[in-house]
Amino acid sequence: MGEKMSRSTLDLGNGSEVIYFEKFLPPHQSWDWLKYLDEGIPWTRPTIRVYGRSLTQPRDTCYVASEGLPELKYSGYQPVVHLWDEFPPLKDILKAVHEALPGSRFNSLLLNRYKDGSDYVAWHSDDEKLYGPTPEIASVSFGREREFLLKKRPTRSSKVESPRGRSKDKHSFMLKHGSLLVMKGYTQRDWLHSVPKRASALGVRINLTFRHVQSSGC
Ligand SMILES: O=C(O)CCC(=O)C(=O)O
Repeated sequence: MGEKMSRSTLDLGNGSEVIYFEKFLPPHQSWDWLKYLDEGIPWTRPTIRVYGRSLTQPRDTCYVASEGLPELKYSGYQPVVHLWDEFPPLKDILKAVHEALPGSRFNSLLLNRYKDGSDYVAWHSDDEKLYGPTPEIASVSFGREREFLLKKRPTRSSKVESPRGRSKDKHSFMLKHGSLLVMKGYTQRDWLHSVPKRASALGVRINLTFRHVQSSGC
């Protein structure tokens, strides 16, 4: 990873930005990591609450964070916190992410495993207060490529002005094996993202989303 990696930057406007590195990790190394993650992570499929209803989260998950950070809670679920030292390869992947994004400092990681195309993540944004107002989220993908969608968060005026939506308010990335996608600025405030079901997507995909949890008081 000595030479400069090619990246594409998507300016979403109003201080929101997405950067995509299609060839972030070497493929052979990524296959080794996929196997390690699939077999070595203590995956769980928790019950979450969405719009007042309990449902089984449609993907497996695990959470890793540095000691002493405020705890993560989303959709009524508070994941068990695992420590980085339990999973040395995660520290190697984090190091590669930090090298690609100088100046960024991630201290937590939410892992997702999609067993096949029937697993998904619904429209949402990662706007929990513990990430601060402009969270940077670095998302590394392994295995089966899946579509990652972004759409502008609807506002009252956008529904009146353009009821069918505008093409620049929707974007799609095919997240490749070994790729890195970074969401920055106000992306979590102004945009929603999802990985929809895809009946044709056979095989497992694992996604790591690195985040920075602010210490209490910051
Ligand atoms: O799997 C992905 O690419 C997205 C995961 C995601 O949206 C999340 O963890 O918040």
